[in-house]
Amino acid sequence: MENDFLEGKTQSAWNRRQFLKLGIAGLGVTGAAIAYQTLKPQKSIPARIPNLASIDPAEANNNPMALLRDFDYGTVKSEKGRNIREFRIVASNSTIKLNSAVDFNTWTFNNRVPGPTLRATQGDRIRVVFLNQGGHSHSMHFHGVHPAEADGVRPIRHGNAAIYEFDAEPFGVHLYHCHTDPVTRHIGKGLYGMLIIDPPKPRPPADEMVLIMAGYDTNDDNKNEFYAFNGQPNYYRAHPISIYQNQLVRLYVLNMIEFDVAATFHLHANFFQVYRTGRTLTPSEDSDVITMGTTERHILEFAYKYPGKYMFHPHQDAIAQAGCMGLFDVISL
Ligand SMILES: [Cu+2]
Repeated sequence: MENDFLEGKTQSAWNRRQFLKLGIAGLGVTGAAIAYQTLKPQKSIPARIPNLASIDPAEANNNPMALLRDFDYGTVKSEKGRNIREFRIVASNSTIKLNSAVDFNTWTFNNRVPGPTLRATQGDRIRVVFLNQGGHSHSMHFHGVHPAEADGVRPIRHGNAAIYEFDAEPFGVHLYHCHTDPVTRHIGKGLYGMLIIDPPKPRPPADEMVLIMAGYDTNDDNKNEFYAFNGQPNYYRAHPISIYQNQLVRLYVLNMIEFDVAATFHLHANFFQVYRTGRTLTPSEDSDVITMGTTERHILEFAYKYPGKYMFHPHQDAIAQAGCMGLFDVISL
């Protein structure tokens, strides 16, 4: 029953979606990109993304490399002349390995932390069908513009469902999280995710990825003992993210760290263009570090000039050293 509910959310779907979005069938990306380049002007060149085929679909929910470039576009339906994007979300429980000795019981949307990155285009109608199988009351509260009845602050009890429906506006980088009290605990257990609303005219092709910073309070002292990008502490330090030299990378970055007032995001050996809250089509500034309060989020764009491995992390070393640390591995073409 629950599998039926989640139909279309398998990991094979994420790969297919990602590549369909890029207009490329299959994984020979570099070859396809070069062939395409001779036919089309510069701006139409698809993003070059290193081969992702080695991720086991069965393990994808526990694999931050799979979550990184996974965008859920929902099921598109046409009703009364409108585009409806329907998303199905189930709250349940799981565990995550914070290090070799510590397992942490998580509360999850679609059995993953962070929850799925929901994606729509401004003007679509978003319909989220939410089923709570989590054992506690939960809800889904979205950032963005919507009526009070779609605001998701009413707790939905275990075994019950709710539908949140609203217009996708404004374009930008948004988020959703459980808004059941105590909210800090429900977010800290893993009930959060990103909502991307694309502008009507799409942004230029890029290697797009999602990085969500979060903390784990493992001993209920209202402080975080661990931190992570996309769920697992130090994952991208142990498994650097491959990107191509001179390829535009578009990061959707969100700070979901509770208890700490703010976290910065710092990129080594480079500068990024900042699109605050993803609300503009031209950057407002460039920097190599940006400060983000809780739930603050931005689009950051850059390309690496030189091959090699480069760190990214909050510049509060205590947060970085407790797991919020990653590497880009820039591959020469
Ligand atoms: Cu909750």
